[in-house]
Amino acid sequence: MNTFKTYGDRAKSHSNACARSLLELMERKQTNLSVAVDVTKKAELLSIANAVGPYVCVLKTHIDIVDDFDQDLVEQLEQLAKTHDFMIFEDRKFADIGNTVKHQYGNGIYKIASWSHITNAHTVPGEGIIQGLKDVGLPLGRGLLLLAEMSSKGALTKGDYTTESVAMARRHQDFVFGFIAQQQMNQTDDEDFIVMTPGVGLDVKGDGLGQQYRTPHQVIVDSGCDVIIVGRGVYGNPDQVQQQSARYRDAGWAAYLERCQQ
Ligand code: 5IU
Repeated sequence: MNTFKTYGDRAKSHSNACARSLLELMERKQTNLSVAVDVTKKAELLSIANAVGPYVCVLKTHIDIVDDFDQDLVEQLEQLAKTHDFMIFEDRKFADIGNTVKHQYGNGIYKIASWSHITNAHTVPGEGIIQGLKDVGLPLGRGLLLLAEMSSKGALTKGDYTTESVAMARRHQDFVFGFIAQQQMNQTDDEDFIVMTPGVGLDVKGDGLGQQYRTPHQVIVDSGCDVIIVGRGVYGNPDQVQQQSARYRDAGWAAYLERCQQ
């Protein structure tokens, strides 16, 4: 489903504002690469964000691992997002009841909703988690991804869990615009969930801690996903961040063009 449609075509008909912005951006910038920057120092995070910026549609963060986090960090990230034309995705993986996640999303030190265009949530607690996040995020124009499938070995996100997660998304399409998953999740021609897929690498198959890697071709062409999320494959060697960004951007886009022709 939707394999024949370009990102640009999908942007035109998508009902979710955040999805529209992302699809338009991908078409405009010709990239389906998201870089995951899991580093623990503010200066390093900003330097990598600046280096990968021209190549990505989405910059994925884990803001709570930054030792020297401060408000200036998110202000600089927002500035880089404007300069380079990318969206910010705080991979927070909310997992509590609705009332608690509201505060975790909008309050505390990080105030994620104030700067992150996209965030994500586990569906373990049931639908209240979506409603809680939506109360905070929707008025700000934010979008949510549900964790339908994880990339790591032995993940419990499968079978009925995944099916139920998709059903929850279907009931909240004003706010939920897609999934973190390993394959396309649409069940009818009318559905157009965006699937962002971590566990992407061209050189290695895993990391010794359960991560499992597939190639951009496997993810985009064989599994019908939309965005490849690459972390250490891009920033693992500090001298090659730009080269690797270009390499993964090119591989992701070539795979997308191949899929469009099918
Ligand atoms: N991530 C996964 N798998 C998942 C989910 C998130 O790897 O199922 I949900 C995150 C973890 C890390 C990034 O921030 O995506 C992948 O980084 P590497 O490419 O360095 O493995």
